[in-house]
Amino acid sequence: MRQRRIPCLLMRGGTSKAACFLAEDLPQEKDLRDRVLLAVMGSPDRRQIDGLGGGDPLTSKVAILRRSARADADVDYLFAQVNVDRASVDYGQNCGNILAAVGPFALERGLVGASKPVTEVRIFMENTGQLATARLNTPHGEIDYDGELKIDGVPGSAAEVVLNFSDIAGSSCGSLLPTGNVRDVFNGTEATCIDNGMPVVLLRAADLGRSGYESPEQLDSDEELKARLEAIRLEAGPRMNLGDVSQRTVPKMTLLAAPRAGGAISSRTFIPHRCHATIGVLGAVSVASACLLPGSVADGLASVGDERNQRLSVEHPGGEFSVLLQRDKRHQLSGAGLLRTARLIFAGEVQIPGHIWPVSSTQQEAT
Ligand code: NQM
Repeated sequence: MRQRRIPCLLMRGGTSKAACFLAEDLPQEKDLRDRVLLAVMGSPDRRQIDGLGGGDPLTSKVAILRRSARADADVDYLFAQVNVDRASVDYGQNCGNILAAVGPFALERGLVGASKPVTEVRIFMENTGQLATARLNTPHGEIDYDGELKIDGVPGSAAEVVLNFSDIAGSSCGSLLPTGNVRDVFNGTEATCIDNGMPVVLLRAADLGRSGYESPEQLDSDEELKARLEAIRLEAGPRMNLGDVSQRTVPKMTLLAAPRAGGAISSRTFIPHRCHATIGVLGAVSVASACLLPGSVADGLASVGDERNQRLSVEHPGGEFSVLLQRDKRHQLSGAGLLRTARLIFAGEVQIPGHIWPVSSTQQEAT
């Protein structure tokens, strides 16, 4: 049976990598689309040997894009987390790293036109129903990926992509503090549940008998810790308005410790069952936001000032991630900004086995 070909751009966004598609090139029916995306990545399989995925949640991601019909957006971005070793595709979370690749994709595929020297792309994030803007480097009227910005977790340097969010509180849970409390106790452990762009459960590493400075490899092999984290997560999920989270990729679980490299806080994040090599973008925004909340589990560990607008450096296993947080006159969080880089790695056609999505007569004629 002939394989079906789908136009695809493989892009790095921040510290993650995704197969990026125009919505019109994928099946319109969701179950078929999910089967196609599983085939794109080679899931379920720990090594994803039969697809583009790299055997890691950070490289098993998909972005589905279209020109927006909204007056306040240029592009609609639907993010899909393709499970590595389970046959499921999760749309219940957003991804700020892949968001960095959305503007470049929109330019590459002609969804928006470029201006000189920069282009601003307004993005509607379909997973959470919120807006972001991306400012891109387009000095000659087309995207230029070369630049001087280094981000921890990616070798070398590239052009900056400036991402701004005006209001991302309660993205998936409905409010910034979804349990109604700044601090809760789950499974005997104090926690802060927060959603400023990404639902995260924050815990003090010391409360779990860990330093919070362990390497991702050490944490990934710590079965006792992982079992405790999962017990807390399953209890916290419904309290965060996320329902039964046993099969979901949210909430993320972050262990906190005092900063030790001049930053605001030190973090180790499980997404939710593997330790992140660095930290997710919106995950970092949520962690940084908690540092500004009196009474949270970060209070007493975090090193912060009390200016309304602050740059908070979240330390992680691969270095640090700086988040700019804005607060209004009443010191309520009102916006966030950050810098990422992105790059088009490969442009071509991904091949889908014919038994999954048969080649239509029109496609046969076209080839
Ligand atoms: O938090 C991983 C990543 C992410 C998500 C995850 C992200 C974000 O690093 O916005 O970027 O938390 O599953 O790509």
